[in-house]
Amino acid sequence: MILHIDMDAFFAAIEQRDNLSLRNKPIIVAGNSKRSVVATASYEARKFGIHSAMPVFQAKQRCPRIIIVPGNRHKYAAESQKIMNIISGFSPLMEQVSIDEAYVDIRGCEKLFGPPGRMAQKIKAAIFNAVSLTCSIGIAPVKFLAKIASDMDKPNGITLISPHEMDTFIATLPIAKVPGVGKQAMKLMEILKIVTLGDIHKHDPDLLNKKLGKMGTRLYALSQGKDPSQVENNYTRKSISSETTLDRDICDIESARHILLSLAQRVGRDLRKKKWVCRIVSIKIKFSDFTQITRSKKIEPWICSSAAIFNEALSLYEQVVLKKKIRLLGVGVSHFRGKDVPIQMELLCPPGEQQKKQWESVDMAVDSIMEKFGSDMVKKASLANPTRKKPKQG
Ligand code: TTP
Ligand code: MG
Repeated sequence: MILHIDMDAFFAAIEQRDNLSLRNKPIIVAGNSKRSVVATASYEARKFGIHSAMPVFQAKQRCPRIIIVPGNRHKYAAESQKIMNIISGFSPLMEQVSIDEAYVDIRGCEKLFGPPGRMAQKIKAAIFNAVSLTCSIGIAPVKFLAKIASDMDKPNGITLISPHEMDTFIATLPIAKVPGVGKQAMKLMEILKIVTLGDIHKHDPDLLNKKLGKMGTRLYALSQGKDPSQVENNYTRKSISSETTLDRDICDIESARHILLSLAQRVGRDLRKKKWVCRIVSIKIKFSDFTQITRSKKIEPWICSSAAIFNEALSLYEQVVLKKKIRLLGVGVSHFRGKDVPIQMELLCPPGEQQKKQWESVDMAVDSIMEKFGSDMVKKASLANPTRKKPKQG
């Protein structure tokens, strides 16, 4: 059986935990620029129909007394780390998939922690004791059903889909609930008169593949209760990324450099925190008309320094022919391994390796300053705001 653990209203719950005056109130965690969107809403705010990704102005229209709390990435990442450490104590096979969710394969853990439902209760209690936050847990024989189940009794619930209930569950599961089935796919589902995941099974797999490509094949397997994706330890996790919607649309290289550098630093810091190195760097560009592209590159050496990530991201950016202004930029890394896994190359110290090592020591020093004093304490000179006034003397 597989567990999917997802924290409840994660950022908002942390803010409510840390500030008594926010408890039981409708709050959202969001930036304060004109274009900000809601990162998350407390369950009190959700009663007004407010949800993640909604523009803040719309949230205010729905609930004029909404409290807007600025986010604190550093704090959320630290809480996430504590939670993931607790979860990993329950099974060696655990996969963190976002800042607040993880899968756990609990095969072979029953002797230690009891049957799956009991184990889920123990995980919830351990998390709550450590960080005073609640989560919801889904339990199922396959990953995609565990994910769906964790959302069925939120907040603070446990939902179990046992092997013998699985077929009935699939037969009636609305197809839109299946992870990966978005608006575009739904249009095709309507044409094919597919309403539930069970309906998929009634179609010819070749036809599904023709109409839906890889997704057709995947959905056909899921409709039989087979999920090819396994719980994978985090070295194989898909990616670490960071992106930002810009205050104004840009088209000049200087602004883009500035933003890519800041994103590369953020991604690099997350990577180093996990003690990983990576081999693929990617960028994402969303244009002013909301179309978007991604570009990625496999690199020869394993890297983890922010400078190396930045250089690769910049070279990808420079290869893009820009015809429209840019609204959002993102940088991501993937294909990981642990940093401490010895590799021969390091012994040989090829050209450039020395310089790479120097950057890594700079990064380590900067990371530890940020860890102690917050991410605004130290910046690359090229990220400092040249127009900022000097503090007045006297
Ligand atoms: P989610 O788990 O999707 O949402 P949640 O934990 O706030 O609420 P739920 O109880 O429904 O699970 O995301 C986890 C955190 O990630 C969330 O607290 C804020 C952040 N986030 C964003 O910053 N932007 C987004 O669009 C989403 C969906 C989440
Ligand atoms: Mg969550």
